[in-house]
Amino acid sequence: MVVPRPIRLLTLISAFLFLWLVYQIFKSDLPHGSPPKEEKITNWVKDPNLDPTDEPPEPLRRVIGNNYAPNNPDSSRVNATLMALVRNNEIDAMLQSMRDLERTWNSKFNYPWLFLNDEPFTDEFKEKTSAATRAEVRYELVPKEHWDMPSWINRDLYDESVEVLKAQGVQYMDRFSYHQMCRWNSGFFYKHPALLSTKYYWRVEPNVRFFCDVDYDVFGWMQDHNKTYGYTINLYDSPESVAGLWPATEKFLAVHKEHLHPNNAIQWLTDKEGRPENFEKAHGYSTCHFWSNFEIGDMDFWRSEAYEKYFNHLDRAGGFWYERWGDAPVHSIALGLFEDKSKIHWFRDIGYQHVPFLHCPNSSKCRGCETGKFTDGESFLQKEDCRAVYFKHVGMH
Ligand SMILES: Nc1nc2c(ncn2[C@@H]2O[C@H](COP(=O)(O)OP(=O)(O)O)[C@@H](O)[C@H]2O)c(=O)[nH]1
Ligand SMILES: [Mg+2]
Repeated sequence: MVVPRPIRLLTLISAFLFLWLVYQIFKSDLPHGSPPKEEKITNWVKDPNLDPTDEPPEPLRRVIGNNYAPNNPDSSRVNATLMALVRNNEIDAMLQSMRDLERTWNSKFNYPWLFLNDEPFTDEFKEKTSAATRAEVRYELVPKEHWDMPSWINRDLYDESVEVLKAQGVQYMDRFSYHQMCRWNSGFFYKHPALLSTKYYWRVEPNVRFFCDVDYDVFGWMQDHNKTYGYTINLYDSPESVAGLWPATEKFLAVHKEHLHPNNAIQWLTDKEGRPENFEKAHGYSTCHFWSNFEIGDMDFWRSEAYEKYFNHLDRAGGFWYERWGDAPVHSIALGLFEDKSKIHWFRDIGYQHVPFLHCPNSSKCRGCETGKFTDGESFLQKEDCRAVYFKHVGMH
């Protein structure tokens, strides 16, 4: 039987349409760069740090011969630095942090240290910190225009706001330099002339501890695995300190939807169930954030158009002064909105402490901390842990 040509054509088009439909249905079930589902925890029964922790997936760059020796001009180091904003009088506390990080990691990989300060470093500071590492060390001043209160902030309104939020118990509200530090860490560190050609940074604060031997190049791992940001601890914030941050963010999003990443972590940022009272007081923000005294990150994210516009919007809104917006919630909200959440990594193998919270993995590489312990402060601090919310919405990758 001869099928007329138009009918043959119609049959062909129908078959093609059918196949296309089947493909679309199956495609929407495929993960779009999101983490495998099994990495999510919906039912938190015990701290995941009690489970054995190993190194993250290959590829891992190792020390072979002198490939990471200090002063090796052809070293395997990637474009990265350790970085600390610190005051001269914190010298002993800084040396403590350096000793731990050098012992567990950097004595093997010899990444340079960069120390930043709003005042010139003393000779004592320079001598003692240089003696604590074999790696290159640099000392830089923070430019005044990055540190000073900007001209559009009303000093009287700032003084009044300090009184109001102090009465609400907002910690450090009355410390002028704390506001400066939070604003600088939010929008300026990566603009420092000494950092302009650097890509990755590891932020190190004075008086922190590192518990576990890390035997691979952490910056190399970030690069090889295309990660933007690494954290260890995930916490709730004091909602009074960020009451206007989410409303300001919503205003930004209303006109800049294009910056919202399709694979964002907004569910973590807007989770209501973990701490409903925080969600209410922060006007729709869970207050969950990466604890930014530990950060391993790619500064190109902070230099992106989305973040630059977002930071400028927040800076103009004044909340670094009239409230006490920290760099931790600001960084976390930006990452949760504008970055692919699969590019954020939980460094579960890097044991870490900044009083009063700690991150202590179950691994033979770790010493000096109690496995799975989250706080060494009062027991009520346990409820500040926001990992359950993050792991539920985003996963443990
Ligand atoms: N140079 C300098 N560093 C500061 C100043 N304020 C805070 N920092 C640094 O900023 C970081 C955070 O401050 P810190 O007092 O530890 O705050 P906390 O961790 O929130 O209690 C630390 O690395 C401090 O050394 C300041 O006025 N000048
Ligand atoms: Mg600190």
